[in-house]
Amino acid sequence: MRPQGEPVAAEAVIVDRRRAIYTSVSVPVFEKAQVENIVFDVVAVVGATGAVGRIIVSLLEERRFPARSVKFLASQRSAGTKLRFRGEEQTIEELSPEAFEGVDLAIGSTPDPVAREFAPWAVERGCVVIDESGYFRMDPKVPLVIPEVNPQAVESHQGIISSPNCSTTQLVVALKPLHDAARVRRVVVSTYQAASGIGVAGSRDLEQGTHARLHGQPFHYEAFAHPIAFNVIPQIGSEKHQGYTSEEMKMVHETRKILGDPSIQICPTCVRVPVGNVHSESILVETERPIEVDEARRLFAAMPGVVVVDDLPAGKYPMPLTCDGRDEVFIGRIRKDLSHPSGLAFWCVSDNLRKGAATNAVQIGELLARKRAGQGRPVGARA
Ligand code: 2RA
Repeated sequence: MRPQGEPVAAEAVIVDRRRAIYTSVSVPVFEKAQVENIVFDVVAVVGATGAVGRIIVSLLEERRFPARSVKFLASQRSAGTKLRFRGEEQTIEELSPEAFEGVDLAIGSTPDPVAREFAPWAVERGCVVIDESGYFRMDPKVPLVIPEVNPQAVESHQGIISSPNCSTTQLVVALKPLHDAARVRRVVVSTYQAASGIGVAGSRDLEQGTHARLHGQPFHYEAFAHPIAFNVIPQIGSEKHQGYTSEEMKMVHETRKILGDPSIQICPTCVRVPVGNVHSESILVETERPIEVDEARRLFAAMPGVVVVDDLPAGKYPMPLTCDGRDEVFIGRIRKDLSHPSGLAFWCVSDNLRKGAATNAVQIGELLARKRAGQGRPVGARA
């Protein structure tokens, strides 16, 4: 039997040995059966009505998250609204310090200022917080966790565990097997980020702005500083450091923290594109030992949570429309860097609302559940 907490290895199926095209299939990151039994007495979802919060709610149900009961918290504006969970109608409660009384685990997807306020309320009451916001990610006391990459980091938590930014998560899942095999020295990454990354308002802007433009009507964008319809915007976040944006600097700092290697050199360019959901990234990696294409395919295919779709002659590679609603990180267009013998280039696609946010947060919760279950701790016992 596999020890508890170990990720299930992805199966790599060689579909064309001559061209060495590997397609990874069946890649549950962890076995759901391991978390069937109740581990948490009360779990809270904070920001339950947001774009990511709604997916967290459905994942807790779909993945049979081991909680006896789940409560839903949101801002005053959304408090009182109803949602269905496990076949029953539930009322969303207003976020307050008292709302965390008796709560074992909170999974939050809120803006940074809300996270800064609510996380201490929860921790003071003995609750562990898995936070999707950016507020705590670079705090040295807070582990920043991708369960397939650095599950051991949860051990050091002091009440708060952060989940990385979406553009970082898919990059790091892809880098991990290359780093383990040949040490990544340098990364050049350009993102193609979907409108949903900015929340419900971003998706609305894209749809309504496209409609308005097609019909020659004026449109006022709320979420974007420039039209997103029929355009690309080479700025995500604010100016942060030497001409790089906050989104770009998150990719630098978070990647180094998760991989535990401050020496990795990263040059990111983050771009918003008129895609509804799912982020794409063009990644160029320079490794200490050169990695050939066949080896890279094998490494990616063996990485839990990665699916390789790589058959250029057949027109097969990951795209936002084919990866929407999926929980894995998809990789294709794997090729040698023509300009450097130690370089490897590839294309990486992942659902930013799922693996980039909700799925990763819920997987951290599953990791904690397995840890608690493995320790034989009674339901309701605090971390
Ligand atoms: C974006 N990465 O896509 C952000 C969301 N966290 O805008």
